[in-house]
Amino acid sequence: TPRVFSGIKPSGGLTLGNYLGAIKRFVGMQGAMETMYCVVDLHAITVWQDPKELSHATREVAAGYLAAGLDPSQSILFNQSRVSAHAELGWIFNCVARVGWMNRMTQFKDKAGSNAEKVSLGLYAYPSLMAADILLYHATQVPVGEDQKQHVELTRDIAAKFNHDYKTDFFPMTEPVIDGPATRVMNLRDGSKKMSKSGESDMERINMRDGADLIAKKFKKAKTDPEPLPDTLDGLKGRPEARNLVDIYAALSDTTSEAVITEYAGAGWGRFKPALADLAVDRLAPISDEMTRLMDDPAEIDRILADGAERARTIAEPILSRTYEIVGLLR
Ligand code: AQP
Repeated sequence: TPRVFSGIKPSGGLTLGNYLGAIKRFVGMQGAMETMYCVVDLHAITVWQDPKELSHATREVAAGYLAAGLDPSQSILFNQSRVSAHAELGWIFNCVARVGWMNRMTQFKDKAGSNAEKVSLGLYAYPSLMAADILLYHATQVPVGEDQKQHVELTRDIAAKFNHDYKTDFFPMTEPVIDGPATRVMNLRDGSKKMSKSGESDMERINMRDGADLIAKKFKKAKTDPEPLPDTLDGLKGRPEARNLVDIYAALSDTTSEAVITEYAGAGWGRFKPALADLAVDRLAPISDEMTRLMDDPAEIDRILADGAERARTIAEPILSRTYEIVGLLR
């Protein structure tokens, strides 16, 4: 059976983008395949994190996984820094990946902006550590949002170059799994930007732990155009904010955007936005309540992560050893 690997950075509270683009889909793959879901804390520190907040956010992402339905008896759930092989394979991949490849990464360009001289070296090397996360387990299926597609493709390039340079077929080719109506949830105030944990204003995102009133307020204030909803999906062309709200509705109700348009054809925002807010509260509130309950017992979360790390290490260890051997490193 193919192995699935994916992760989320504990760089702030989880957003609706993380839920729809990642966690909800992680849950959907559980059971059918061997699934490993990581809290990628080493990725989070590519941008400075307050140490106390980092450990809190790490537990909170784990609580989000558990509350949304990931089950430690069916999926390996762990935090990245507990398995040192990630950093070790990451270094080897730093020596395989080319600077020119990194220069083409759009996420790096977006995050560095005009400040590329001042960002950490880790932020630049991020995709090569991500390749290590995946290939350390020979995972081939990587469920991600649209924004991570380029990094998963780079993982293939790194595997191919390693295989070529060392005349081996040791590392498999990975596939990004990007499906469903909400693989790119956009910012509520600007439909050209994705919804992010660390975006400037809290009003541009829905956090998984926002309360009902705040969710209603954020959707009410979400940017839209004055037109009502069209009667075909084509009518949403050139209306990114409107399209985004329809896609969110579809993903939350497990249907397609076409079906949402059929149901709400001709409706104004005064009708659609409250319906969307009710739906979001209905889906998020039970998860958020469960997260609160889990966060009351951090020792239990730590126990689950430590146990997952133990299981992850048993898969990683022989793959790392073999890699060292292929490269000619004495252990
Ligand atoms: N807006 C989004 N729509 C769909 N999927 C999304 N993901 C993130 N934002 C959206 C998916 O969530 C997974 C984990 O992402 P991450 O936390 O590792 O990194 P990110 O993509 O950089 O997320 P953020 O929220 O934007 O964090 P910050 O602001 O700290 O950089 C990935 O599968 C991602 O595709």
